[in-house]
Amino acid sequence: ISLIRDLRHAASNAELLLYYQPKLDIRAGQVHEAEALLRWNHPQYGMVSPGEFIPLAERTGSIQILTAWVIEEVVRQLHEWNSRGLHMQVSLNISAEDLGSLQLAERVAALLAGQAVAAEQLVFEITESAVMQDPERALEVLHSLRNCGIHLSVDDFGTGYSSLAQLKRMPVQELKIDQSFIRELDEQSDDAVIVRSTIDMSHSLGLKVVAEGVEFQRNLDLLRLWNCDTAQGYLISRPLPAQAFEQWMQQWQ
Ligand code: G
Ligand code: G
Ligand code: MN
Ligand code: NA
Repeated sequence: ISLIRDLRHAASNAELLLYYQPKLDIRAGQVHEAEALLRWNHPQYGMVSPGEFIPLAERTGSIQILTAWVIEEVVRQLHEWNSRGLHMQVSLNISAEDLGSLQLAERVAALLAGQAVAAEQLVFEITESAVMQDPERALEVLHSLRNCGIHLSVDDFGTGYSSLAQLKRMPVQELKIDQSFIRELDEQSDDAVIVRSTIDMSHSLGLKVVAEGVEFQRNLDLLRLWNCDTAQGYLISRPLPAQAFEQWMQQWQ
């Protein structure tokens, strides 16, 4: 269908944009991090959700084009924010297909060389399922990204293909607990047991923990009690276009 063809040209036609969702440092009450989320403003269909076009791009071989655009745009945005004194760490989502080739790390290293953006300002979010498609190659790519100084994060932890053996082999600094465990969190639930033990396990492994999908104050209070590091969700803010995100940051501080 035409959507597949349109997708290939979305980047060069300037139809892509990034939204930024703040990640709250729970202890400090401050925001120094955000997740970049892709949006496609299609000339006929309007805003197409990434839930629709990302799987399409993954199946039809155009995800690498989108990922390359996202990385370049995030680095450009970080540069702009740095120059105005807004120092953020921004995470972005990487697909299984991106982990198939060492070109990813080479391209990132070339992009960062000679830029006033530190590799440490970039975080790549990777699902365990993405790594499982070809674990040896994926781990090689993750290690080369780590060697560039980029931070790595495990996305959607606890869903899909999760294995603690796999987690132990991944050179990651952060773990994101999937929203499905956070949404109906209360002290008595099974989710509470899962979330608390995931937080403790992560800390024992030296990892920072992010809770995704935080929508209610009582959930944030529990996460604080359980020593979770970071919270992301509609309670703090929905994903926002860059300019709205900057305004939100000014009001928050
Ligand atoms: O932003 P939203 O909640 O609608 O995103 C839906 C899904 O699309 C999420 O699983 C998210 O991880 C994924 N997604 C959003 N932006 C990107 C991106 O730039 N690259 C990849 N691979 N996935 C993305
Ligand atoms: O798969 P990934 O974790 O990258 O997906 C993040 C997605 O979750 C984004 O599309 C974002 O819009 C969505 N999201 C972020 N916060 C919340 C929330 O509090 N509730 C719900 N339902 N979705 C959220
Ligand atoms: Mn993510
Ligand atoms: Na997630």
